[in-house]
Amino acid sequence: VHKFWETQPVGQYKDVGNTGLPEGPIEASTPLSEVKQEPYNLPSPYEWTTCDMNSEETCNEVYNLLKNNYVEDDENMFRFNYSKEFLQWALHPPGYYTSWHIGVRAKASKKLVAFITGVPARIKVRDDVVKMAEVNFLCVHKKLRSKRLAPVMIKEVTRRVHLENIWQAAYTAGVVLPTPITTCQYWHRSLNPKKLIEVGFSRLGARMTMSRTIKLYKLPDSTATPGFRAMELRDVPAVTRLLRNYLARFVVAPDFDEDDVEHWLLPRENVMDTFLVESPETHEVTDICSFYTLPSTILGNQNHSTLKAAYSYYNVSTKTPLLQLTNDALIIAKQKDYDVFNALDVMENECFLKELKFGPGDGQLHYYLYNYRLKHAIKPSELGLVLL
Ligand code: YNC
Ligand code: MG
Repeated sequence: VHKFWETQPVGQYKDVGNTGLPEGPIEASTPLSEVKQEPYNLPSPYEWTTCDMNSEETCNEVYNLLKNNYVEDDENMFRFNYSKEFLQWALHPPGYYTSWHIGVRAKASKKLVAFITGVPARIKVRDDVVKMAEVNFLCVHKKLRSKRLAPVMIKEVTRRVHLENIWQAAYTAGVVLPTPITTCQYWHRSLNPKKLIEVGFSRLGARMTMSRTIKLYKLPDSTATPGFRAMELRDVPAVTRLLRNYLARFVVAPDFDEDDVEHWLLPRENVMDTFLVESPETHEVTDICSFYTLPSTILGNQNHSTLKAAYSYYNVSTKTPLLQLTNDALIIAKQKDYDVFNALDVMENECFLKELKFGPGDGQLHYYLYNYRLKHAIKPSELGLVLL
């Protein structure tokens, strides 16, 4: 049972398979004057704080809260370690609201003990473009778990989203909640198999030696595609055209304009990498591939403290096969010393996963919409949305 989620405008278990319900908003929006004007009540030792992520000091506090308390794998061997630069980037897209970067502090010590964020996005659902909040970085300090703080944080971010006249949201979680629009699987491509085995991320296969394993995952020293290069500011219009045209084919996908593409795709050191293919003949941009950087802390290993992971973001192939494009991305990631390259089975990623020696992970990622009903769950291949 889900005492909190049962009260929320999300697809409910009892409605699964009921195709009589219409697609679209579950609850109508209300006049802004009817939105609750005061914050929700927290247990009395705690208070709300709005986190200005441009402040070095606040950003450090958020970074440390997440570094020590955010998402771990099922076996508690690894914990996401989003960098400060990544957090500042992820939380400052075009049109962001500082009021959606919400913290909770202990009143007595002022210590930051919980966090949740939203950023604005336009999300296309079939033929409609809906203004939404992308909600992420929900985190409650380990010592304050299971006290029903999370529902209060979710209600407060919802209230602040409503105050901006936005009534829908998109989010992902590793846990099953009412009810996923789709469930995706992570796949992992070893770049540094020796380290991955040493830290327990992967295991030596049956009848495999370390040297055979290293050989199996070896990649060429340089990329194969003529005209393959890093994206630059001048490429924003071409990349936007390619991406908009491509994402139009998915049931759920972002509606990116040039400002969004400049923010989300333009390369930033140790945060975002986007490569494209510029035809050596016509100088036309024909293909894109991108990945973001999200290291994980390795918990309790004597020899290694962080796992450097690349996560596949948006790819578009019109001339270069997606398989070749992704192989070039693997080569770049290996050159840049990443240990592993991760991808979800979203969009057309299935076409390269097995062939490029990705292996299925054990974690699943469930995608959700808040206050927007789909008649049926969709397939991962119908999803064109990657959240950070
Ligand atoms: C979760 N991840 O089911 P029920 S993902 C949503 N997303 O409610 P308590 C979650 N809900 O089932 P704890 C959730 N995890 O009784 C738990 N819940 O109805 C639900 N972990 O609350 C849960 N970060 O405070 C239950 O649980 C209720 O102390 C229980 O806190 C949960 O960012 C959490 O995995 C996750 O820090 C904060 O475990 C804590 O355990 C933690 O007693 C490690 O809460 C880090 C972690 C989650 C990463 C993410 C997306 C969050 C989406 C939130 C929903 C947004 C809805 C849209 C709002 C805007 C709407 C508009 C317009
Ligand atoms: Mg709690």
